[in-house]
Amino acid sequence: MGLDCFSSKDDKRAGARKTSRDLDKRLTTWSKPFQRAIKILLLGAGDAGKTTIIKQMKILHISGFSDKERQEQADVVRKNVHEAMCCLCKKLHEEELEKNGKKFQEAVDYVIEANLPFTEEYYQAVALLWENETIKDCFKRTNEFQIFDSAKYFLDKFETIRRHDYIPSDQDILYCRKKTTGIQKVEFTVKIPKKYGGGSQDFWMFDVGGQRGERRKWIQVFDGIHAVLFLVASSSFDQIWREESSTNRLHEALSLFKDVWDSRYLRDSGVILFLNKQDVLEQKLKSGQRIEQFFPGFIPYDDKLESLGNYIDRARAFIRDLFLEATIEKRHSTLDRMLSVGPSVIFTPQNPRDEPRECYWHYTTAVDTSNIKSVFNDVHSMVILWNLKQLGLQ
Ligand SMILES: Nc1nc2c(ncn2[C@@H]2O[C@H](COP(=O)(O)OP(=O)(O)OP(=O)(O)O)[C@@H](O)[C@H]2O)c(=O)[nH]1
Ligand SMILES: [Mg+2]
Repeated sequence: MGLDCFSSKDDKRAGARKTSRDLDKRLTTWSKPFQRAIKILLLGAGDAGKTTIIKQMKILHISGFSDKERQEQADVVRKNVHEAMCCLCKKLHEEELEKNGKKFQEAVDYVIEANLPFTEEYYQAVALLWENETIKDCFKRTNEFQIFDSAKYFLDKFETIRRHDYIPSDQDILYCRKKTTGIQKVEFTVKIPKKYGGGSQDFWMFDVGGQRGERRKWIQVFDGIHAVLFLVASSSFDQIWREESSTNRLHEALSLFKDVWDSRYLRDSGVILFLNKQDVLEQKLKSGQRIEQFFPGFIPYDDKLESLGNYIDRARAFIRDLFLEATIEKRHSTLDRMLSVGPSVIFTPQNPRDEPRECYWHYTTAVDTSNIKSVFNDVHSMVILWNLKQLGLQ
């Protein structure tokens, strides 16, 4: 017999009421965080795909792009075409240009010197060059020099883009490239899955510039962030930064990630790693590029995997593990040092009572709307679960 038999009926009722009140209280606290907006911060080096994620949120959860936005993007797309063609022309300038004849040389010079707004002569020069075998061959060697990932996508669409009534499609907007300066915020609302109580959830998503000069601005948005989505251009393993020609881009992304992971300002935020540009990575590896040429550590890693999956799967996993290993190591954060207002912050030891944090990850292709839709659903569920965990309900 339990101890209950000694308590009066009233006691039992009072007990039941208390339990019910406690439960209500917990449920109210539980739902409170959901009444506030969930703040997500996109971080990562330049060109990793942060703004592309923001564009996907506009497509998936806001009303897409307005006519005005599409008009503005048309100019960005044309600048992208120009940048791509200039890049190829400059590469050819370094090589034997003469053998292609005078007309070709004139077109190259014309393109290199052109500026917006582009003239009909300019478009003719680009068309002539893009059909030329020397330019096409040069394009096949893009692993030898740097050209942005969407160059081929836009050059192939050049005849449409050159028309004065051209309006960029959603896909064109996702593929176009403009470096972010400053901090941008988008707000949107997403339905909460029924299993988590239904209703709707507001999100604030912040986008920052990933170029070196932009990073000192990041701290302005660190406060109250629920989750950091850290984007990595996985395909950048064979690229170097133009600003500092000796830095491998993936190495730089890794060191930036370590700083973000170790940052005391973000210790309470969840971190989700987006191993982005999986499509470009796959293309590169299929065309014969080898990761061990740039990351010799892949050879012993690959030996351990003993030919599990194919080469592409193993290269993907290797890049993922480079980042996940960094989450195990505890170090002083140089980002804290860089961002610190006073020296006290630098030497504050990490709290030894800190619970070990886990880093979640996804392989992503940010230009693929269906991929980002499903990944974002996972992120949403994860943030809900984190909230429940923090409240002791999971
Ligand atoms: N093919 C492919 N292209 C991608 C992917 N993600 C981004 N891109 C392209 O990469 C370029 C850079 O993407 P952004 O989203 O502007 O990069 P960012 O991180 O915002 O760069 P910053 O603003 O300089 O920090 C754009 O041309 C995108 O279309 C991807 O997964 N696959
Ligand atoms: Mg950006």
